[in-house]
Amino acid sequence: MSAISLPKLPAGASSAIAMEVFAGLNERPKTLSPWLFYDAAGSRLFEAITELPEYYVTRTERQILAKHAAEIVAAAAGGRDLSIIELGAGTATKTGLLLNATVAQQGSVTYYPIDVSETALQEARTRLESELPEVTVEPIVADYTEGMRQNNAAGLAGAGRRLVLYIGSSIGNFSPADAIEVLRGVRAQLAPGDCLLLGTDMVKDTSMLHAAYDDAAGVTARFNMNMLIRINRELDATFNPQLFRHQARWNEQHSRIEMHLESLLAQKVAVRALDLEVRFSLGETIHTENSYKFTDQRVLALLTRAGFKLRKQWSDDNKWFTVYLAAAA
Ligand code: AVJ
Repeated sequence: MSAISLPKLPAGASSAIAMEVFAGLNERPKTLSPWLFYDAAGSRLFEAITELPEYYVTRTERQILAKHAAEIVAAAAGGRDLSIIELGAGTATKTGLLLNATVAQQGSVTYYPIDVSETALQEARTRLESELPEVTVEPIVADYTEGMRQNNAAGLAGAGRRLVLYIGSSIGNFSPADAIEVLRGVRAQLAPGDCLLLGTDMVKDTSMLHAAYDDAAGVTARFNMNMLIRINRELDATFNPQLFRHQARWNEQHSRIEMHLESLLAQKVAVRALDLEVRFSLGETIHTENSYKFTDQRVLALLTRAGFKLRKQWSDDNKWFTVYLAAAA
C-alpha cells in the first residue's frame, strides 16, 4: 500500500468559501465555520433572530447600554475626547446609544465601524449620519486585526482616547485560545488607557439557552440550514435541506451552545465546484457554530491575559448578559 493520499482542492477553487468548505467537509467530525452564515439571506435571518421572543441576547444588551451609556462613555473618556471603533459593526443599532451619549458629552464624535461587508457599512453610515449629524462615520472595510491596524496607522493615536466596541457576544464564536489571540491583536493597536467595551452572554439555565438557539418559529433552523443553500448556490452542491435537521446542543464541558446540521439518513452529497463527494451516515452532523457562554471569572481571565485591566461592568437584573469596560494596561 502507498501512503494515504490526501484529497486535493481542484485548481481554481481557491476562494475563501471553497477553501473553508473543502477543509471543513474533509474533517471528522465535519465542521463549517459560522462566517458562512452571513450571505445576504443569512444576514436577514440573523436580524430576524435578534427580534425573536426566545433570543434574549440582543434586547438584554440593548437595555444595559440604554441604561448606562452616559456612564460608560464618561468612564472610557476620562475627561479627554473619545473616538469610537467597532469590530464587526453589522447594522450598528445598539451603537447609536453609545454615539448619542458621546455626542452629549463632547459635542461630536468620529465613529470607525470595521466590517468585511462593504454594503453593511454603507447602510450603517447612511443611517447614522442622517440620525446623528454630529457623528462622522469613517467605515473601514477589513477584518478586525487589519482594520485596527489601519485605524492606528491613520495617526489618530495620541489625539484622544479610543474606545473599541466588541459587543453582541461576538467573541463567543471563538474558542478560549482564539479569543485571547483576537483580544491581544486589538490590544496591540491601542495606547495605554484606551478602552475596550466587551459584551458577553452569560451561563444560564440550559432550557433558556436551548429555546434561544432552537426557537419555536424555526428562524434559527432556517439560519443554520441557509449555509447548505449557500453552498449549493456558490459551489454547485447538491445538499437537500429537507434531509438535514437543525440541532442546538448544550456542551457543558466547554460551556457552549453548539449548532449542528444532522443528516436524517445515510446519503451522498456532491460539491461539484470542489470535485468532492461527501458521505453522511444516519445521524452524522456538520458542526456549524459554537456560542460560548461566560462567567465573570472567565471574562476576567481573558481580559487579563490579553493585556487589559477591568474598569467597570454592568449587567441586567437577571445577570443574563454583561458589558465590561477594560483599559489597555
Ligand atoms: C452573533 C455569534 C453572537 O452566538 O448568539 C444566534 C449568532 N447563532 N443564533 C450567537 C447566533 C444562532 C450569535 N452571535
